[in-house]
Amino acid sequence: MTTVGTSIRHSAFGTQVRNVFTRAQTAKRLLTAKGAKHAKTALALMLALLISQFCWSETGAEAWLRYHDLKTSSLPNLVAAVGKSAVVRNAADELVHALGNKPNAQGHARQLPSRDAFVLGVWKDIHPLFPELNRSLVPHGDGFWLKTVRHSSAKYWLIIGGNERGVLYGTFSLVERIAQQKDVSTLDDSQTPSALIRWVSEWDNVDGSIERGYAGRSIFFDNGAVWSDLTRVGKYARLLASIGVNGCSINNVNASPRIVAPEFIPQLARVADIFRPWGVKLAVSVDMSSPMVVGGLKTFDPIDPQVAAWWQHTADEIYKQIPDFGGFVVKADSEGRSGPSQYGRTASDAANVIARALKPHGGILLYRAFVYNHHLDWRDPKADRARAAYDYFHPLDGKFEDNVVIQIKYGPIDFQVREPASPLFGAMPHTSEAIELQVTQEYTGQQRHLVFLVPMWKQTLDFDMHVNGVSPVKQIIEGRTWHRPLGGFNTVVNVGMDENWLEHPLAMANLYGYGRLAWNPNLTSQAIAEEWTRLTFGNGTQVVSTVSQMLLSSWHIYESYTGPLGIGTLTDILGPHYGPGIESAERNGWGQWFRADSQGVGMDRTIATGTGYISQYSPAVEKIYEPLTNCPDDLLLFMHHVPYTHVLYSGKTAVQYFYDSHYDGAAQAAGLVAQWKTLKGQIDDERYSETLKRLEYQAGHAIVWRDAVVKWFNRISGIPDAQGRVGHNPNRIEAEDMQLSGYAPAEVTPWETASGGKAVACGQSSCSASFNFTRDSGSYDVAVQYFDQNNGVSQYQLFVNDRSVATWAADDHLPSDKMNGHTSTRHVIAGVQLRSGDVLKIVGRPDSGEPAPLDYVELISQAR
Ligand code: GCV
Repeated sequence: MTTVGTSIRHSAFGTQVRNVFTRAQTAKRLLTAKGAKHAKTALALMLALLISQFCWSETGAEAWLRYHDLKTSSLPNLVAAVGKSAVVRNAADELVHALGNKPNAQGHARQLPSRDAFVLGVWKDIHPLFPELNRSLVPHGDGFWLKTVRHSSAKYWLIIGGNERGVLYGTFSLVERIAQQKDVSTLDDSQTPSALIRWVSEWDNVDGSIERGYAGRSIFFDNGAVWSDLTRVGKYARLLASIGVNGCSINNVNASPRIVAPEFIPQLARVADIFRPWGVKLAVSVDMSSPMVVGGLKTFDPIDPQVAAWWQHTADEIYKQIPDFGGFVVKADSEGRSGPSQYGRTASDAANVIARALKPHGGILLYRAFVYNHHLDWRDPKADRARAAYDYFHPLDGKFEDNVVIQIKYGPIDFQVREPASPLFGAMPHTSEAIELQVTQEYTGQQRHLVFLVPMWKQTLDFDMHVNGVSPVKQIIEGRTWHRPLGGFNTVVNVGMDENWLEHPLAMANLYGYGRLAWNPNLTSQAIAEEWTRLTFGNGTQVVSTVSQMLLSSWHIYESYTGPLGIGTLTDILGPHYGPGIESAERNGWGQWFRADSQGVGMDRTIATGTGYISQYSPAVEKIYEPLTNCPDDLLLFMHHVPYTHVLYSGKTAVQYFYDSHYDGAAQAAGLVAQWKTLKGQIDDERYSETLKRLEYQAGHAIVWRDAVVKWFNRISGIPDAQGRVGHNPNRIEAEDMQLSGYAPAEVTPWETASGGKAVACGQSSCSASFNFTRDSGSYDVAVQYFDQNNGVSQYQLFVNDRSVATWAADDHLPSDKMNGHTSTRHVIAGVQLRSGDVLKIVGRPDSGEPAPLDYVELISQAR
């Protein structure tokens, strides 16, 4: 064992050696050193350890890089980083940290350590030390090779990178294997990432807010400037590096032109400095009008020479200060943003003028295909937002500079719970493409509902576009189908200041899964779910199987109660995209229609009678979607308009499937709570209870979703639920039917988000609503449904015969100040003993603008 303070310097090879003590060795030293002389201290230490087992608590800040319980006793405790790269040195530090201690010493070694060691470096530096290695296995670019070799009496764990980033990725890969208790005693694994572009995007505004962010304010900006303390940015970059992400665009695609103003560039340079040791390239989103707004020109017409000169000058300035700058992301002509159409120019004109400015510096331009008219005429049966990206970009194929990449959302609408693969993926053989995904759960529960998105993403990535033989989307965006020089992945993440990054403790599975898929889209959802669970919660068999099972079922569960059969997420599209708001999608210019009327439902996108959208696919894909008899049920209403009585493959009618799916989905959401509860004591208290709280909330909100959607379809179709559930809630007492003191009935909009269409609201300092309990005596769960608006913190108290049973506050931060599907919330008081004749009373005390609103009480008997 190298003693503390020993350092070996090897300037000839530039080898830097770091000596480490493993945690076990440190503990042993501590105990023996103190010995009998300090028996009391040793005892105190042991007691502290015992106590800490009972109050084990983690915030989730470390995400999947916890390095708990790493079994390192059979591994070397010496780490040698070869070469001078800061990234490689950073990788070495990470390994030292993972192995359980801070580096005790560091320095340069003259030769390879003569005993077992980890040796890290890029191929050109490692090869002279190990000339016997076979060059053919050396990875390209960001790839790595993990290889164990023997030299004389020593054994070396080599981490060889195609470049310095590869060394970092190889290091994380090795550490993650150790953390998952995989055998690393013999290694020979060479990996190359699937695509060159593996970026994330943050929709952060320079004022510190985040568009569609659900985990606190920006880690990059505050009050119009980059934060002075960027510690958290460094931690984020480390997380990104650990999953192979190599670029990060840090501001909203609805970009402030100021982001590239001369005074802002030095601030960007500070972020780039923090990213650099983690191999993450900085990128920013730019607004097309910047030459006017920032540059003071009279135009931003992309073919104007002055405009071109302005972009060139701006790019030159950026690269002067940030030589490894990644490039720009552009949203133009979309949702009111400025764009080339204002001058009668095309997306290729706009993209090329910027791309040419980046080209001499090796920068790239991601131009978003999310271009559509949001003032569509809903009365026109041929109008179809889903057609927009293809109609606009397909004719421009081949007209882009070769450092332009068209960034395409996975589906043709907008991050819905289920969409077909965008037809544009198969339509641009002469253009590089990237897929755009969303880790931030804008339309999928906003990190309040558990939705593991990897299976959904995989469905798109694996979908065969049939454009050039077998051509799954993943192969097209990798650039392999048409031999494109660029391609890859970008996802919107929107991490925030919340300590655990994304608010829901299980939501980080999506960021982890994104990185893993961008590295290797052939990984299975199950493998990713299990890896993440092991790294995040440990290797316990029950923990791994339960959490991964919950993750893997969660997308389908969410889809079942929010928008099955390909109808799209039935949320309030004009508001925060969170709770149910069914009609908001219809009869307006946004084009997220599902065209429900009294006879039927669904968008007719067929070639024969509809919008013709299906013709944008290859003939082989047309054959899947065009015939009603062939179209898969899960995309039925995306492709076809059908009568409610249309019979699905399952033998159910469409409307009955809708009813059943929502009841099943809500029941399965409740099942997630039960599954999680089996893990009590096997997961630290803090993350256990934080997760439980959210799953319980989700189970309540799934009922809100279920009731809203089934009632709405029941009313419009006039077709009853064969199982008689819709509109029949025998265990429910509507607030408006209770004996009210101070409370008055109130209308709720949209109507379907209140049980019975109404609620009650309190217009004075305190109100009450009571009713007589007339059912069999016994133990009941009392569920109180109320509206938790964000403009006050009302107080509630439940009494049984004037005995206080529970108090709670409406103190959540749901995205509305009104009674509706976003704010409807359930508080459950479990196991209340009730006797026939008891009086239940809820007292509500309003606060600020929130009138302590109540919807209903449901009594769920515990008797089996
Ligand atoms: C950043 C959706 C979101 C917008 C987002 C837009 C986009 O419409 O609701 O918040 O804008 O997509 O991807 O550009």
